[in-house]
Amino acid sequence: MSTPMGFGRMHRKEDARFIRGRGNYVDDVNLPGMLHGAILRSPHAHARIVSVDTSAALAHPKVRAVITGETLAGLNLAWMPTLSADTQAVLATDKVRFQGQEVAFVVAEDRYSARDALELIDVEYEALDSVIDAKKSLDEDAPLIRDDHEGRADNKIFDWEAGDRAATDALFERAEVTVAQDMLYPRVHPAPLETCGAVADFDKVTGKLTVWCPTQAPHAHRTLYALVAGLPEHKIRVISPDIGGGFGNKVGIYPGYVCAIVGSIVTGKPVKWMEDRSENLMSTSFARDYHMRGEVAATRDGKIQAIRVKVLADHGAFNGTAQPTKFPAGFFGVFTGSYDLQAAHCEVTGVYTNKAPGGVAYACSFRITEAVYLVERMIDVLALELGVDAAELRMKNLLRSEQFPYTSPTGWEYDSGDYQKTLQLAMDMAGYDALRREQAEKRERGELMGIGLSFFTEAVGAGPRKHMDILGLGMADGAELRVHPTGKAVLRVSCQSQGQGHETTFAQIVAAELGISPDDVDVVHGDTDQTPFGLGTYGSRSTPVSGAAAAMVSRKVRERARQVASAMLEASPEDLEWTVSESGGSWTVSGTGVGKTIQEIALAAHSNLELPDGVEGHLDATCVYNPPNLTYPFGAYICVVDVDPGTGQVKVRRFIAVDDCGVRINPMIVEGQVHGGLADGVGMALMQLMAFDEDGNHLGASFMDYLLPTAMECPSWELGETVTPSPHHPIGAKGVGESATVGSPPAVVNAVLDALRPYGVRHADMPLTPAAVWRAIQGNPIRT
Ligand code: PCD
Repeated sequence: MSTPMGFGRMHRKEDARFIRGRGNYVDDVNLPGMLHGAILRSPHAHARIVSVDTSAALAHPKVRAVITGETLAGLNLAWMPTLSADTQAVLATDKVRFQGQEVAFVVAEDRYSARDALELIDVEYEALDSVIDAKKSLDEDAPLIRDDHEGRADNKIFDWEAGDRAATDALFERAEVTVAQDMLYPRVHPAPLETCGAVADFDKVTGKLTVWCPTQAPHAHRTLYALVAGLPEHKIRVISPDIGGGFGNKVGIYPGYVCAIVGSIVTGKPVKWMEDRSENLMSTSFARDYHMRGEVAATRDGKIQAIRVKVLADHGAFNGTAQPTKFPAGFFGVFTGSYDLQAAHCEVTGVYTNKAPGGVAYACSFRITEAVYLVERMIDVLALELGVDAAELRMKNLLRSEQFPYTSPTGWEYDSGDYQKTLQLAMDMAGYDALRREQAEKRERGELMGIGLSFFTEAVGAGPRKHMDILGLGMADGAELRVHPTGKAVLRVSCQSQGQGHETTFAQIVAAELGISPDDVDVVHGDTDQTPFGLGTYGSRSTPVSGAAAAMVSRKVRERARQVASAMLEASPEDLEWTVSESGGSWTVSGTGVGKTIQEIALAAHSNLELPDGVEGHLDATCVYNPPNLTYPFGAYICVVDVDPGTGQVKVRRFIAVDDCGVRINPMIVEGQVHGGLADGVGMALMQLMAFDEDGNHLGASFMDYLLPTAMECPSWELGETVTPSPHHPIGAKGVGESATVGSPPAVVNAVLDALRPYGVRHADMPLTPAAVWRAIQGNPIRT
């Protein structure tokens, strides 16, 4: 694959090290004299801690320190703030509130001794009743989980609403047709292949703390460590090396990170802590867990008028949800989806339960996944009620291209779209009419074939700083671009790749702007000592925010180059024009063809060439990009399934995905992103579930129980694209990293339910395992 001058297909630069085993992950960091930490976790979902006896563990010959909640309380570190401005126990002092909660931290000479010593710690617990079912959390007699909050009487975290209740209710009263459906978006886990972990190294002499951890937001972590621990921020260096998948799991700060830091301060040695698979699945951020009731009001001929939604959101024992401060239910407010309707209203109530904290945006821009699932299921429920085709109903109600920029009934301004074109392309690729004919024939023979659609609109690129911050840190991103005398460049960015290929695509952005090869641009990220401040990578915000910063800083460099070129060419800057030819970018005197390449200009900028007053002798520049709006990627998905009526086994036979993420920087990477998200969606729809028993025992703490999709469950994806540039983004790009995870689950579920139509099944909750499908066939579907 040849290297393009800017945008286009190009192999990932980082693959050279990944495929040769030269990646550098946190667990590859080994420092001289390094010690190892391990966490003792609670076996109970809810229990009072009577006593913690660490004497036997301390007597272990290889143990250097044992840290408990009490130790941390002495340092005022027993509790830490969460990203939702709640508090979370670092190590429990009073009670444990979920199974797997952190109780003590052992530091030993090696990993095995640290683990062995955990068994020597004697904790006496007094078990308490627990609340596992969110629907029972607000009952009068429900045990109070957060009795650490002064004056709290129940388990409610927040009530939040959006839209116009009165206008919505009025439309429902007059509506010719209304439908309602309860549904659960179950608790799932991002499950990155690399678990979380940290190496902390506190240097007593310099007072400098270096923390290696796979964080998606290194700068935010550094500021929070400074604020919480009272350490000077310039003495903290957070290094996020290669990350083996993030998917939202690596946004927050986990107790283990804080323990590793305290362990290093206490022992004076570097301390490594690496979670194992069960710890990751049991105690780190989950996603979703939304109990939803959707209602739609429509005319008899299928024009949707209003949507009304009620949600009960299970946030676990500590509200550790990651989202911009003003949005307790994330971006759930986009639940009106891709449709033109008159009014909408939603209410979301967040509650505590005795489960792991979190509520991260797992491959999702802050609860958009739940919103898209809700509206896309509701469209199918309405289609069933009206007896019309689900594609036809969507086509009729989708926003039309002339309505953009479009302000939704809940106040979101969609930047651009041509929805009908995208849906039509997906239907053409699928051969929609032929599929429906095939289905009809098969139904005659008693075979179960289903065709499911979904159309999604996402809102990614958080966010305009005036509306969006995380714990007071505004959501903008910085970029710095340095151009060496020979015209080679280094771009430093605040976002952080977890596998999506930023070293390649960000080099391509600079390359396109400067007319140089991406091979001549190095991208530096993931080290707070080396990069400008910014809020990191999640919610597909890197392209919309940092990507824009990379384009803008390149344009600044180009303008500096114009000044230098004007001195070189003895022409006024206004008479120069920027051209990019086969051989690269140059400033040329208009109409003459005489010019200087960017490489020649870079060298001259560092030479003894006399420059006009005010023009500095280099091309380097910095910028901070505060996006004016989010970007709104969208897509149309069609899934074809075959269901075995005897076993309930679902086979995804075909999956057609047409994505529109505006201008594509690297189409190969975009396709990879979509492939990954589609597999994720099949997993959530058919297999993945974080289950608990009534006592709060976690039933999915290994990959034997928590099932991830593999190539076996996935068809060969059929991808298509339309390109509707974002009008406000400097290169017209929109985010895409999460689109397929957001858009695909409803397509799969709609397909399975379409297959089950002969049995009169209207809804069944994910995951549609063989058992769940079989129960639905028996007339007993699993519901919330
Ligand atoms: N792109 C292009 N073009 C366009 C767009 C985009 O090319 N238009 C590309 C870029 O550059 C990059 C990618 O693609 O590379 C992506 O992007 P975005 O969309 O911007 O995104 P980001 O920010 O970068 O990233 C993030 C995402 C997320 S969010 C998630 S989940 C996931 C995804 O990403 N994760 C991951 N993907 C991935 N991949 C991988 N491999 N790994 C991982 O981990 Mo969250 O919120 O966190 O939950």
